[in-house]
Amino acid sequence: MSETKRYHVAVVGATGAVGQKMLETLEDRNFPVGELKLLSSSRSAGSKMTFNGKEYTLEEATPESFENVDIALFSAGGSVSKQLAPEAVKHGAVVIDNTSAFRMSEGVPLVVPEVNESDIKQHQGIIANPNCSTIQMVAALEPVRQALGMSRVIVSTYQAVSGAGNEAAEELREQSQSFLNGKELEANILPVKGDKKHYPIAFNALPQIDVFQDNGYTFEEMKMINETKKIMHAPDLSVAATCVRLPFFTSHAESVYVEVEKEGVTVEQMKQLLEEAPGIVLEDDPATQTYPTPLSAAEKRDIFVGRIRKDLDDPKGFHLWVVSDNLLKGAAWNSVQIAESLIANEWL
Ligand code: L14
Repeated sequence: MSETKRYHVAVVGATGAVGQKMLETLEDRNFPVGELKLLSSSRSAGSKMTFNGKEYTLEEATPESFENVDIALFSAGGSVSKQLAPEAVKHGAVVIDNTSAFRMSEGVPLVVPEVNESDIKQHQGIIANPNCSTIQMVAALEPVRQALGMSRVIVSTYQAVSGAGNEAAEELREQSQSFLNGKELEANILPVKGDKKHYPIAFNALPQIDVFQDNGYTFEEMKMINETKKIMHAPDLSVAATCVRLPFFTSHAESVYVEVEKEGVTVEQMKQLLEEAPGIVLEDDPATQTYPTPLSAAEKRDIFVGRIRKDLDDPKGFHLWVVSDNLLKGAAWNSVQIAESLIANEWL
């Protein structure tokens, strides 16, 4: 055991909602961390965090931070990744980037290991971790697509506030208290920090996640659409998305409508495919009111699927409900899984 090779790991954005989960996941997985560097903005530099019982001091992330680093996990926002990921690569690190900065870039694998693990080996230094809502959907749909073919996907999401960071979660907490105390709600962060207008999230539902694009879709919706096609290597798949923020803290839920190509598929066949799918747990039994919820999925690495039904009009149409912890499989766990794959396959 003592001969296990250990790796010099850097976590960029360690204090963030995802960064914290990255550290927890590296611990939980007993990841072979040798040296560990916790990097942050200058604002958080100097503060302390613990990993495996040892205290670490946060350092400001600079190009020089990546000297001798083997694996750099980035989750500090797109602009930090754009600036520093190429620097980390120059210093010889392999970057696993959790932002949208490089996801659609040519030469950057966009990976959900259950779907397209072998894309990792094409990397040129940067591997992108997909958007949280995309990850759980493609992992649930790929086994269906492989077995039955797939022509169309229409998804509506029910997304937790933690996706927008710790500050957004705090805003929900404060607004909820204000609301219950009969006070007026003040919104500063959601739907999008820095955007022109803000709406209360407490006891509300916001049909905007990330900024609007010229076509009337939000960037979150377009990420789901474009990333799904890239990960599945399916440029011709029809995908439409509506992304909605709801007032709960953890896990994204999705109502997914799919049209398969094969005729005569039954709900039982669909259930069996998902039962056997890697990373997926089927929780589906109307007789016992069994289905996943954001609370039941929180703190778990799996993706949970339930409510599988056949469309009542289109014989090739199916509806399903997909739930997963947005900070784990949607972010930290998928990133660590990519790192584990890099090591196991010697693709580093
Ligand atoms: O694209 O606000 O990785 O919930 C994922 C979380 C974008 C924002 C991404 C949110 C982010 C999203």
